[in-house]
Amino acid sequence: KPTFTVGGKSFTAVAINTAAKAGEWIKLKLGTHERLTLKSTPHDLVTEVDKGSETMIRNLIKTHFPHHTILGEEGVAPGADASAKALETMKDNEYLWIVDPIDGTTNYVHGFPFFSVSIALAHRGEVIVGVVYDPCGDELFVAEKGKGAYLKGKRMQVSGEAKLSDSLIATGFPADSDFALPLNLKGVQAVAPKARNIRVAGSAALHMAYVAAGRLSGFWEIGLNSWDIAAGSLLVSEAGGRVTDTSGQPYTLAVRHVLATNGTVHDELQTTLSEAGATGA
Ligand code: 2AM
Ligand code: CA
Ligand code: CA
Ligand code: CA
Repeated sequence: KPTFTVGGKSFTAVAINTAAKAGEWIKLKLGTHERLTLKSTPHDLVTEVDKGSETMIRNLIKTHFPHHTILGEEGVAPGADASAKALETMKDNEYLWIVDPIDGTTNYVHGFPFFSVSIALAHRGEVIVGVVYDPCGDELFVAEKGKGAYLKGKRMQVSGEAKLSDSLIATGFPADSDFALPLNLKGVQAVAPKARNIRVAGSAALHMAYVAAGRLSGFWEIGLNSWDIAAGSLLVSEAGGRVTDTSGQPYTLAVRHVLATNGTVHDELQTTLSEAGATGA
């Protein structure tokens, strides 16, 4: 059984305060970033605000839990298997924080107000705390393993939709345009005619928070990393939904092709992706 406190300090309180502080700061910096650097491809961006936010998050976590390990997107070398490689070196650590300092950097750079800070804490590989903060909407989504998922003090519940035809579904167009983009376009082609409609708003973590909040009935994306998914996965499962990979296999930190739904449309969406050859597996 995981512990949620050490020396009286609550993991969840630290995750919430850290996400809120970093989120306030990136919102303050919106429109002022000076250096835009391309990482692996022209679709893969990073600014000094991503790096500053990650530094702030690392420092705050370290202040409270100096012996915990931290995996952050901007702390590892870029590349398709960035998080898998890092996780391999960190898998024996008891407590692992998994951080995306800005999820939705492309939106951030363009001033499109849909981005988030995502912070998860895993205990022996299992996510026990997940926080996603949207500073533009000032919405903080929080989940604790076994204790539910909350937004503004109210327990979240996934949507009740039972069929894709009644469902608003989200996906993402990833930066990797050789492998993931063609697959995702196939998926969209298969899902769009069956679903009520599709949204592609550019922050995987925030899309998963929206599934937890019942605003979307499902989300899938090919080619993500652990820091995009970890916090959102707990939000969705604690709100009564279901999280697997796009082939329907159970969620683990190693999952890169994610499918997160209200549970009731999971199989229909999974089958649709499978039949289209769009699962990435
Ligand atoms: P980011 O903004 O933190 O990079 C949008 O489709 C989603 O894909 C976002 O969650 C975005 O996270 C993520 N993403 C962007 N570039 C990526 C890359 N090179 N590899 C994998 N995921 C990426
Ligand atoms: Ca990125
Ligand atoms: Ca991300
Ligand atoms: Ca990021």
